[in-house]
Amino acid sequence: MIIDGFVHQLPDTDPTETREWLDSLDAIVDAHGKTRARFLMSKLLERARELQVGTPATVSTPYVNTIPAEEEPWFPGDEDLERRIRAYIRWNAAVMVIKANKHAEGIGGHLSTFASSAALYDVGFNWFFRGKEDGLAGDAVYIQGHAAPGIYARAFLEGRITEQELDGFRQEVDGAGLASYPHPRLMPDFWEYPTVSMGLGPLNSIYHARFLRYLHNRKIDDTGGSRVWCFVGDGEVDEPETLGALSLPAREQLDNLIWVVNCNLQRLDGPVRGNGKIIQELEAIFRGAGWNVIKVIWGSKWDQLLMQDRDQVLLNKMNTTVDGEFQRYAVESGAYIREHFFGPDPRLRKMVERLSDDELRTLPRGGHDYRKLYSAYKAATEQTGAPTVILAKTIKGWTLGPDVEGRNATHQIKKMTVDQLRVLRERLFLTDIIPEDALADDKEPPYIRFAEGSVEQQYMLDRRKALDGPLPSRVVRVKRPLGLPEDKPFDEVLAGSGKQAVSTTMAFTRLLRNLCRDPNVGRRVVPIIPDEARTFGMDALFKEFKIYAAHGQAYEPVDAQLLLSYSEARDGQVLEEGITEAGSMASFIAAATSYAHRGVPMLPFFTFYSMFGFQRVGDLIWSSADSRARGFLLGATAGRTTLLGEGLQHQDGHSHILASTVPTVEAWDPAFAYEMATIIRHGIKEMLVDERDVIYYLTLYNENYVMPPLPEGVEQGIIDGLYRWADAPEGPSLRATILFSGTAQGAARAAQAELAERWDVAAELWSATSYKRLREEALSVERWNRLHPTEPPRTPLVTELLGSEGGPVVAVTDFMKAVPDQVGRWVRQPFVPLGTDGFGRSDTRERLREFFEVDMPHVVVATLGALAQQGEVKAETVAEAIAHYGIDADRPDPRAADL
Ligand SMILES: Cc1ncc(C[n+]2csc(CCOP(=O)(O)OP(=O)(O)O)c2C)c(N)n1
Ligand SMILES: [Mg+2]
Repeated sequence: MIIDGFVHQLPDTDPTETREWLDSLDAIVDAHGKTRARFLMSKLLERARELQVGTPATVSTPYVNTIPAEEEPWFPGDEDLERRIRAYIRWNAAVMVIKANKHAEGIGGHLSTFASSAALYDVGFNWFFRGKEDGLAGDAVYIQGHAAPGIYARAFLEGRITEQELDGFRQEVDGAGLASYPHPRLMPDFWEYPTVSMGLGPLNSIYHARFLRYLHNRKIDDTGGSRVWCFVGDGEVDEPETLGALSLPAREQLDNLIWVVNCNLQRLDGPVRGNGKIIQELEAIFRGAGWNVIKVIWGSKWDQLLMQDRDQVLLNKMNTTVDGEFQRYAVESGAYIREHFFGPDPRLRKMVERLSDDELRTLPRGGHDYRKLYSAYKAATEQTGAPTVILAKTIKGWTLGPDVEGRNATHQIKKMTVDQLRVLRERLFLTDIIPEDALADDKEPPYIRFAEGSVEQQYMLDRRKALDGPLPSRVVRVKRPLGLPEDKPFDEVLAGSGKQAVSTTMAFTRLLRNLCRDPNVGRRVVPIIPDEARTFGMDALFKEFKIYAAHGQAYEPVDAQLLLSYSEARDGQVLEEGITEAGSMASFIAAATSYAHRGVPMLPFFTFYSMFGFQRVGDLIWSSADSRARGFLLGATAGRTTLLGEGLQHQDGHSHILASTVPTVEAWDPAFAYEMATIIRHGIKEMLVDERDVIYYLTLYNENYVMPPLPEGVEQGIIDGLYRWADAPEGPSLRATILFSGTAQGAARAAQAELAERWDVAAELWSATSYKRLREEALSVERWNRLHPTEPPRTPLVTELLGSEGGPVVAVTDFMKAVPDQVGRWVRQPFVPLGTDGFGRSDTRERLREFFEVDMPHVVVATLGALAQQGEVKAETVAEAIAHYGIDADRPDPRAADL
């Protein structure tokens, strides 16, 4: 069997010596067995590493703790006191969930996630997580969403949350309750990082740690003292986002990143890897990716057993027992464990003969052993040159008693009977604190807290004080303010393109370059691109602003002699993320929330293929809105017909529909460079001056046409979402109104000319820059009218602007008809949307526009049709137009053509 094929390809300089080594190994296996041989091999590998021989890394180690007992550091705190504090936290976390479900049946909440991870959090809060009070912004801690009750319970003991608030868990509508999960949008002073959509927290934490380095290396902020901690569920690792970016922090040596995976071996439905071992699987993955892996599997009591394990039978048993069995042992009696785990092998059975059944049952797992955790965290914080993952083995529902612990249904248990509460009280040694008569069917279980000035309270507060204040805590305290850019970056774009035909993408790239050069904001602009810069003409940024590369550029690029060569630098500005929209979005979030987590506002511009934005990473965009992001998303190569040739998977005709679902996204579909520049300028002002936590989404196109200069007095209209772009021509007797957005401006303008020339219709043209904005305004007006029936009704802006004089309204877009339809019912005249419903396909723009019926002839026919409906033209005239333009009236509807 050839495993290390390379060995056979190298000359053996001393075959006799090689033979001797191999013979010794054979002899060991013969004389002492494979176990002994494995032991020696491990020793040899360890020695080789010490001598820096450079052997290939192994990806797995036996199922024991990474840090041996003798290397555990001295624990500086008072373990008993901390256990007592933790008991209070555990109790209150359970009570708040139980009470919430008494008050409001079905309101939900989780008991067992935090119960399994209480010590994982506590050791962090007591000894490692840095708060923000020294002004350096401290650590970022990503908390498992379902552990929220435990975090509230700690904040309650710290006096940061009241009893009433605990009682309002999951009852937020009145404004005083507590969010189900970490949501900065709903608790902006408390939660910093939304995590509950599985996988997003872990991914974000990676790019967050990397963004801290970026700020540091670019000398924008000193982030040297900050770490990013991320708590991950072992079930959560199955989300592709969780493990999808593991290689980045290893490659960039992000030793400021620490993950703690809560390996309770269970997810929602049952075991994570019943037939395997999640910890071993993860160890291999993380080590393979270059992480420092610390396994915390067994509590201290196992150390003595392992020391007696001369024949490695215990080790072998640990290695070969699958998680499904370990979960079983978690719920079984000591006698069962003795029989099934230790029983089959007499050597194992002997090892535990002096332990009682009870002692066997309570042999703790590493994740519940405070000292082991402390050692692991300490080692993680001392690690240099690589990120660390702590794989901590726990029991789901730990301390919640036999009905909850380790049960397959544990994740969703949210109620406890009085008897179960009694068990919990005993288990937490709280019998002297919670009187018997406080636990009764007709009573609500009480919250408990330490007396003012008690040792416990003081200890808790002192620990947090020593670590620079409480966490989680979201404070927006801008320490490096950012002024507005000068006019200059915009002027060039607002002036139009003269005779040159350009696209809105090209104009945006120019604007982005200008903004990067701006003396006020330049250094804080963060261009983010997922390997698509050349497509968007952004490769021009590479040379001037450089691509961020943690270790600089170690090679001479192939295009070094070119003006626009591929230049990487340690203080590079451009985040060229490679082909990962998810990773780019995570970078966007880190930059777009930097005003809060660092007090350093940044201006991120994430430009992507518009099809691979909302559709591909929609949940990250949703979560970025939750995290109160401020920044710009640019969906380039937009439009189902404008992006010619690319076909079904690439041609975006619906991202504006998806964008319409995110409350804090302002979605724009500019037709001209000056609109785009006006919108971006307005957005920068909203984010930096008005401090609105909004995301601007702009679609950009790759169709070239002459960009007119900014007409006078239209800025407000651009921002309102609709403005008159051209008056109706003089002469014709009939009136109509055409709305266009984006590249549909071409068909609209051609139709205006054609209608006047051939069909006696004078159409005015309006540019609809944001249907989302118009709709939201109209909805609020409508609501106001509904709730104020006796007041004079107000008129939605779109209704007022379009009035009732301009004839029927035809709205043409390169997006689905549902986009203009957003405002249809507030238009007084007949309203006809033309759009690109259906799958895209590859062809030329002309053919595609004909196919989707958004070209000039279809705008003309739609306009005449609407006029016919009003009785202004005859039906025959419409038929004549259809025939004139050679439209096949019986062709299948393009939306349904592929069904
Ligand atoms: C994207 C996504 N899918 C599904 C869920 C629903 N969900 C919440 S918790 C959970 C199980 C979590 O298991 P694990 O990650 O092991 O965490 P534990 O509670 O065991 O610590 C699931 C499926 C979710 N929150 N997010
Ligand atoms: Mg789990």
